[in-house]
Amino acid sequence: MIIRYCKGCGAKLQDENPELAGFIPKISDDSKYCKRCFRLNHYNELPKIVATNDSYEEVIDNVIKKNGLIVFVVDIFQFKSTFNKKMIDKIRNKNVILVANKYDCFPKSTNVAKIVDWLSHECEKIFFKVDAIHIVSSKRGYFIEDLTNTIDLARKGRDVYFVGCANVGKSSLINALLKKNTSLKDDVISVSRIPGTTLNEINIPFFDDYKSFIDTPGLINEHDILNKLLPKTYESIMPSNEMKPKTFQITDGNSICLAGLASISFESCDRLSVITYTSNTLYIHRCKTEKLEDLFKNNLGKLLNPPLLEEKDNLEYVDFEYEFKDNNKRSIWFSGFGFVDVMGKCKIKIKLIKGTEVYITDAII
Ligand SMILES: Nc1nc2c(ncn2[C@@H]2O[C@H](COP(=O)(O)OP(=O)(O)O)[C@@H](O)[C@H]2O)c(=O)[nH]1
Ligand SMILES: [Mg+2]
Repeated sequence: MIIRYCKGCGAKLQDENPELAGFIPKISDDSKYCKRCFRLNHYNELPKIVATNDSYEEVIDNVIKKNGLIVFVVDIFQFKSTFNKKMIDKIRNKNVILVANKYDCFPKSTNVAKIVDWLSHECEKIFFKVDAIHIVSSKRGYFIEDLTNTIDLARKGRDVYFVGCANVGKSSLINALLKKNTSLKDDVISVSRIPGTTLNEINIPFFDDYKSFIDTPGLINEHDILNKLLPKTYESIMPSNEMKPKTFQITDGNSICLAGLASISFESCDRLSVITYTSNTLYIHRCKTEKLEDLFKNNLGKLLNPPLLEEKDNLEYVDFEYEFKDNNKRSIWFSGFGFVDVMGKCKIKIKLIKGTEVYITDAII
């Protein structure tokens, strides 16, 4: 019997164990998708989380061995956590195109050239040489033609491998490239907001010289807040359309809560501007710092939601302190759900869920 692979997630099709990847009740010559991908594509049913990072090393080593063109995809909204150091060390000194996806989540007024400059500076800081930088939206199809042209030029007769962290939109990007450049109307590869939807390499013959686009499973970010929450909460924390930034004038002794996922308390400051960039449905609450502890103690899962009441008992919070010594604008990145720009000298205390991460960079916008 010919071994067949699911076109949606790349898993080997099998009709023996419904609990394992690639299950389909009966395999026939025209079986294309496993049951999990079929249900995801037709009923929008979220797949169970099955992926781990156990074999990630193998995935990326295999890509490097093939010596194709590498398209390294990051999520511009989760830039700091998806511009993953481990991944970069693996693909350093290869032919790499850096693609920052999900541009549609940024305010329309954001200047693309400035983001490219910012990204290029972030690459320089860690001596990561890339052949080109592109900003795209796979979901809306923005700037996909430009990327197609760059890939055509840089490929030089080779296959094109899409690598990056889980959930940055690698599969969506290949779907977008296929839709822009062929008569296909529907997604070919399965896409979902559950990390680990793609389980194996997926080879899609695309070029006239019989070379392919190759999708790969993503590296799962262990510090992602999604790992601490239930899948039904993802929707309210992952932005799915243009973010409307919220601006606050802050003085000494004020705090801002990003629902119950994190808070920032400000001290040793005059008036300063703080802008939050998160999913529009995430509740942002401003309060006096002296009330903060009470609020987290008595209102977590209620006013400060998410986390849901059923999630909150599994969460522990930790504090992190930092000082901005000049008036430059900075971005504070919360791994998994957004960033906050701060402009002005101040001391900050960040409360965040234990096991998640926060990063500080020069402001992206
Ligand atoms: N807003 C927005 N969401 C996107 C975009 N591309 C992908 N997504 C969403 O991000 C999630 C992960 O996408 P997927 O392609 O499965 O990521 P992969 O794990 O890297 O293959 C899904 O919920 C997609 O709908 C984009 O350009 N904009
Ligand atoms: Mg995928």
